[in-house]
Amino acid sequence: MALIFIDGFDHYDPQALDPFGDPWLARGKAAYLSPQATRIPGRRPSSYALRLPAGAGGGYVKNLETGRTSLIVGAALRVAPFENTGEEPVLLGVRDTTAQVTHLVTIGNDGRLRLYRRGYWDQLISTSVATAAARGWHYVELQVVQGTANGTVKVRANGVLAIDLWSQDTVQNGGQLLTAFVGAVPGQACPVTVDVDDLYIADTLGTINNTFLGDVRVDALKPQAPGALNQWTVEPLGLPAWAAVSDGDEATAIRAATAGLRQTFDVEALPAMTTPAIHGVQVTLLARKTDAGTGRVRGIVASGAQTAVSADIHLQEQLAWHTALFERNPNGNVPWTEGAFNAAEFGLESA
Ligand SMILES: [Ca+2]
Ligand SMILES: [Ca+2]
Repeated sequence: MALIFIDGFDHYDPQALDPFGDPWLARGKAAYLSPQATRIPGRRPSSYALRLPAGAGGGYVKNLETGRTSLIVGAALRVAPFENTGEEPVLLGVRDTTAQVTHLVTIGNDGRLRLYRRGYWDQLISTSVATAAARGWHYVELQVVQGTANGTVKVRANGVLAIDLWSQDTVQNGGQLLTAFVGAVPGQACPVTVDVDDLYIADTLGTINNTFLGDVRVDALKPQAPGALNQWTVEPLGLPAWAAVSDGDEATAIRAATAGLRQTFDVEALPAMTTPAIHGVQVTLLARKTDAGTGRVRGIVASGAQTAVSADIHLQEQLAWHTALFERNPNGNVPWTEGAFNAAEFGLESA
């Protein structure tokens, strides 16, 4: 595993209301999201981004399933105009399982990136020469590799290495890395309004996607036609399964009563790009169980004659977003190409 999670913020409106009239927020896509977060126009036409307003609501927090000894977090970030005599805008950072050691990137009062370690006290570790001026999007990436004497911390701004530290104690008696955050340190206020788009989380393991991915984009592509596997029941009957799961209407859905049922879809083609490089495909599901007990599904991809399924996804009582990342095309166990992606089918399997 190298690429772990992506979010383009295109498929959920945090201020959409649940049946009780409260905002859905991230609906499980993040562990915590500011109650004031809003969906705004994204970096590209017909794409959305997330706005994390300044204030006590905090920011965006994503926890991994297990701790890691290395973590890379990248995101397109845009900071609202701010007075540089107060607290510095928090861009992004990572935190360990003990929730005591935090590495974070801010913008200093001169527009340069600052890297801090927050343990029992705040420590400014390094300041970049490169500037990330307020307003306008910047693609910022932070990589922390744990080590008591040989740890490394690197920051990139718009694809250029801005901070590069070696022989660091990045552990500080803490645990493994578990949490990535944007806009605010978890549990603290968001100092300055920050917009975020095209976020990725990776680690340095594996043979692909194990270093900075650079300025990447996350495209949300919906099912648009039937796939070859059609074992789930559509509600209401008569509606095509692909339409039920892509119409944005939660009253229409697909259902599986028993384990081992597979459903795949033809999904929209990748948008036209000059030389698309696909780092991974994430199957994203808004799903729930309908009774007490365990309800599980798996993401599935069918490519050529090969299929691959994800680890079990444990469903909750309420509809929540779940993700399964397929870093490689199972047909040959190779990185995805545009042609292979467009020919493949994606879906889910009841478990
Ligand atoms: Ca987006
Ligand atoms: Ca639906």
